[in-house]
Amino acid sequence: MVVLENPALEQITLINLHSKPVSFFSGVPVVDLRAPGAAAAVVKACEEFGFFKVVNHGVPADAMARLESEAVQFFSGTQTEKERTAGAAAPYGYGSKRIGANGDVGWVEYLLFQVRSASASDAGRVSSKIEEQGRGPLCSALGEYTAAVGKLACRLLELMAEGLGLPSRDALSRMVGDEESDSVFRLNHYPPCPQLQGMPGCGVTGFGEHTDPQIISLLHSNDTGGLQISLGDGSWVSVPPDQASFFVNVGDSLQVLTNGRFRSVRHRVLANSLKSRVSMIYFGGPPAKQRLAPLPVLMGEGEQSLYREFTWSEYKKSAYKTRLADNRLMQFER
Ligand code: GA4
Repeated sequence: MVVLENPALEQITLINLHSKPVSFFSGVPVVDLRAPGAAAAVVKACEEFGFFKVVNHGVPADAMARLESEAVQFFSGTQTEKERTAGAAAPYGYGSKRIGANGDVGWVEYLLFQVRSASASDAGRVSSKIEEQGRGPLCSALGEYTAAVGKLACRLLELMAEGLGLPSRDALSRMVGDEESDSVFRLNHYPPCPQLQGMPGCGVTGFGEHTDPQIISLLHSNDTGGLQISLGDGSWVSVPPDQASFFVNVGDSLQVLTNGRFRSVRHRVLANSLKSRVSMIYFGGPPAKQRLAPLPVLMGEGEQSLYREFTWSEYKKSAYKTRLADNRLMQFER
């Protein structure tokens, strides 16, 4: 690993990718929501990778395109305009290069919001300074998109419940669809990093490696790659971008609820030397008071719980004290 002492890069870590450029991984599981057997396919992907791609997902293409174009427009503004519109990230608002409060940096700028509800009946209101300022085009694109993606998150959690054989179909989805659910939405812009040109074998960290603390994350991006996931053996592979699809991550909370049967996937993003990457991620989280512990119905005979019981509020608080790459779940293990 090399650290570039360049004021423009603010010590953004260069990851040595070794001599070979990383080629795209062809093994990402694909789940077709219209195909029979989708529930079993989702469970298999969550067990093997904690990650999969969803096609025929039902989110209107125009909602995806509209938000992407509003995001591009927003990020093209000056720093002052962006901070005036969204407020400086603390942790919600507009942020640039600094991620979280504990020293992580990346070649990225972002908007982070709390989403008030993912329930089907709600319009998916987004809480932010943007909302306070009236319903501009970015705000309405966010509302439309988060409502549709929140529904997709619930549908996927229902499929997981079905595939796992849980007695109630909404055992997982109700945690994300609840009025009180603590879901978050993030728009990321990874500008091109020209300093990378002529440095073969190096990659600049856009967003450092981490797992997501919530239950489920749904990511959509433009056609610029950069996302990498870590496989069970610790190796990193690049995920081919697909603008029409969603990529789904198992979060730490779902790993706990399934007693480790589903694994929360470690992932990171590398910046591109020539092209901008724009991604939008919905993080479906439970209500603050939700207790997180392995679901008893999933425990085999004599199986020990790997985790002690805790609430989402406890976990979130502890997660925000960590650095991105830390293993956040370790202190909740038995
Ligand atoms: C990772 C997943 C989400 O993007 C996020 C991130 C949050 C932040 O950007 O403020 C965290 C990170 C994320 C996990 C550890 C802490 C908190 C930055 C950080 C160093 C919004 C989230 O919920 O957790």
